[in-house]
Amino acid sequence: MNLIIKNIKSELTLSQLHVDNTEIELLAGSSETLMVTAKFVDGHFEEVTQKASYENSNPKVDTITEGEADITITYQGDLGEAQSVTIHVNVSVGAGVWLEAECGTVGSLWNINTNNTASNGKYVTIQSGNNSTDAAPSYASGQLSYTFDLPASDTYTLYLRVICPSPDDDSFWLSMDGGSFAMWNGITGSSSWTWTYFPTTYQLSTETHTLTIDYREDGARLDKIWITNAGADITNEGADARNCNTALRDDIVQDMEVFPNPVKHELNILLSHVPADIRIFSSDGKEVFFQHANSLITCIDMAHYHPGLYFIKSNIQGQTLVRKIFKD
Ligand SMILES: [Ca+2]
Ligand SMILES: [Ca+2]
Repeated sequence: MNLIIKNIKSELTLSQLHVDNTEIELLAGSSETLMVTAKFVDGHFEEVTQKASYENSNPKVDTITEGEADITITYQGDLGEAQSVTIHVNVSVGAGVWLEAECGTVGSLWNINTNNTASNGKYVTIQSGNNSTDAAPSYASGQLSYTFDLPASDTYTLYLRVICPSPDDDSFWLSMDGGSFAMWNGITGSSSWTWTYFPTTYQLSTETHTLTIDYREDGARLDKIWITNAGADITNEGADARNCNTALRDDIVQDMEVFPNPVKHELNILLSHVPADIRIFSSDGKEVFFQHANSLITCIDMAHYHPGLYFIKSNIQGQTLVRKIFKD
């Protein structure tokens, strides 16, 4: 016979409260799903998103329509002191359009590459050896083109989500509505995806517009485009683009099944819609897996994962679902 003696006090006493995102940038009308995890004195974790109390309505933060707000999340174990964590939410309003670079008219000299951290899992880059520093190439194979409509006549700023790794890989040529090409050189250098804006703004009406981007230096990578009359410091992928042909419908209701639970080796994730981003978080909030899923069934080998609690998160067009599984 095994006699298991538990330290009930440490099992019921909260030591720390963790939330998976404490700085949230939102555009009015969009939403963000949070996951709150409690760590107890004995070291075990528990998801308490639904049980915690929120200074705003529980657990949605969509009552903020514009401006900034701090939301305090509080949870108390069965014993001991309550713990709190504060998240900062910044909501900006404005009109604009989000475009995936890879979903426009992409000239044959451009490559569409897959990348886990790119929005929609893909980005474009001109094939190596193509450089045109003195003038825009102005032929279709060297161009990217995007047609879009805007809801209001206003002054708009062009944001690009780019990786420009060096001063020799940091420029494009830009033309709006067939106008002369403007050089955009010296774009913010970075080795990870960064939103950056073109210093010259555009006066744009509600008519249909065409943005043309020509290559200038090879090595510059373009993931996503945002044309906005508001602007914001966006640190994530931004809102969903509407120019990809992947069944972009407002009426999609995502569903996800995860089995077996508990899991020893292979975990099956069954989605009702794709493409979707699948992420696995350990109980301390660390992302331990990412896959851009194009198939309704995804099989993940979890044999080498440490035993414990994991959260499976799927995201399709801004809808997030979370499932809890236990790894034996
Ligand atoms: Ca280069
Ligand atoms: Ca993209």
